[in-house]
Amino acid sequence: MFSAAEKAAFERDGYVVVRQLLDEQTLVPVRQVIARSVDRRVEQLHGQGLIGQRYEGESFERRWARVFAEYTRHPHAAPHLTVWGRHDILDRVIYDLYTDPRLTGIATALIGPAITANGDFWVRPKAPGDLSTTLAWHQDSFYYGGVVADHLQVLSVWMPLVDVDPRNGCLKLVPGSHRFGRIPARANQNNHQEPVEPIGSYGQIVDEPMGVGDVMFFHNHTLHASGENHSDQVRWSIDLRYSPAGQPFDWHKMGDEFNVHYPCFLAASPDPAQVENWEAWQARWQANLPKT
Ligand SMILES: O=C(O)CCC(=O)C(=O)O
Repeated sequence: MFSAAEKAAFERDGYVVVRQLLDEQTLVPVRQVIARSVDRRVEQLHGQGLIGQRYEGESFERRWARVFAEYTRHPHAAPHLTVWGRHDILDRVIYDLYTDPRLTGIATALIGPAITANGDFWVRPKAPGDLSTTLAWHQDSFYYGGVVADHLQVLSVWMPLVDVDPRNGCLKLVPGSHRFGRIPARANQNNHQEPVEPIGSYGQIVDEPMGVGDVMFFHNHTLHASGENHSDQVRWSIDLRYSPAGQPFDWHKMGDEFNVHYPCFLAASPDPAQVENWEAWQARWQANLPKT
């Protein structure tokens, strides 16, 4: 149930954290999809001789941290992927999460009545000390790079898969910064986009510690950043995005190509018969399999 106070908080702050929206029954299969992806990556790195062991007995939180620590010490380690998504993570479990009535209920209250699930969903393996996963202050629109207009909206939905706080790199935000609209940005030394003006000119920074089951919804103009993980475990999270159904893809620099590269589907509608099923979404991904 999304209260009027939570909706007002989203409008005031440009984000809202809904506490304990999801349960373990929903999140366990998500962790299993990620654990299978870890298995595949471990097999590959082991097969290439880049790690000496598979760390099989380790927990979900620690296994990738240990693999990552060994792998990055290897003299032939290539740059690794700091976000995992697209075909590699695609699974019916992701479809089920995108169409979960607890998420779509809030997303439709914010940008509905009908909503498209965007195909750019990301799992973030923020490993201890991995500075490539720290993200400078940004509005998501910096990275979309398309047309900016008030009616073009993309709602981000961010879910931790472990408890997060400033020690392991929870999100930091500037409440109310979405009201500045799209602000000027430039690339920093890591090629991340960041505001030209000091962050303090947009408001006060807050850390947002979250527990497993909490869900954050934020506007594409809300300034946020992601710090370093100082713990000894991976800060796992997954984020999804929704747009109002039928919205043109102008908000993204790829335009209509976005929907080819990141297939989208109708995730909720006042007419439930219109909602697209998993098979239809999966078929669109399969039509665009990477060439091997
Ligand atoms: O998960 C993170 O560390 C960063 C997430 C983020 O910046 C985003 O989803 O836009």
